Amino acid sequence: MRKLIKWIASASLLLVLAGCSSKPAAYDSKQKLGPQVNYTITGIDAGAGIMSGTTKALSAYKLKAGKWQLQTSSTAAMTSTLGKAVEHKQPIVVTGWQPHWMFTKYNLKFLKDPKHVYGQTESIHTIARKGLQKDSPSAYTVLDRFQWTPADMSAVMLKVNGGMEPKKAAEQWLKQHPDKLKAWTQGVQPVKGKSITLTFVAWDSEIASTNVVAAALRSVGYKVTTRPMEIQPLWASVATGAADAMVCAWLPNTSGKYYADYKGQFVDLGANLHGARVGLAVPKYMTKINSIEDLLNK
Ligand code: PBE
Repeated sequence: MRKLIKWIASASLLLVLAGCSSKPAAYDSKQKLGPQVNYTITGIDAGAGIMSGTTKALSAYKLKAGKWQLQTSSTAAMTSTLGKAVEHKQPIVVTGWQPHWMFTKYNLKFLKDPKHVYGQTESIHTIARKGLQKDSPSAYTVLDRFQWTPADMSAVMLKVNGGMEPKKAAEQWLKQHPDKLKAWTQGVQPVKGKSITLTFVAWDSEIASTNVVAAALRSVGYKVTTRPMEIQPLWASVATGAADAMVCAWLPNTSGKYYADYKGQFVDLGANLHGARVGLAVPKYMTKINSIEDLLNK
């Protein structure tokens, strides 16, 4: 009898353990995708332009009628879910953007967007408050000159993703690229501890750019404060003059709504980066899925 009880106890323990470790199946190209991912696109924070873009895509591609939904989370939660899926070759559809280390670290592909819901490539603009040129001409000049490439931005993002503090990653990157720092700061009149406030949304790409431009401003003598916030307050902060500038405007599409809402209340210093992109992305092992249309049909 004792033996039997023991046997039952260990057998049920095994069952429990098996239940805990049961993980979703790997991607199966012979089955339709929808049921494999519970008809879910894994998204980020609600305010992001890529989220409203994806809501439009759900309608434009009739995905909504086909039971598909967009799950709101955060960049950190999305990339962690993505990382786990890739590890086990499981199916997943995410809101993706470039530059971002997710494309460097995982083997991802953008889904084709034949209806151009997400637009083509984008530029990231620097937006300053009105009056900054007059009040802080040196800062204005550095901000106006600040320009880099997707590869530059990815390099800083990878350092941060590897665990380096963003401020340190930015300083280290600038040390490795003295030509860039020189191009932005050469001949600029130094200042002595004048305050500058930069606001940003804590997306990985914007953490990188904001910290780099802050380090460049510090190098000419500014005392720089960087303040993370949601996207709506971000635009309001520059429009009202509560902040001096931000480098996070993805245009024409992703931040387009805010650009239009606050038009006339800020100064657009033009692009600091060309060749950015947003859309839906999947791991390359999802061989059958190459277009947003495939989500419904394949
Ligand atoms: N992003 C990163 C932002 C802009 C920068 C693509 C997540 C968005 O508004 O969607």
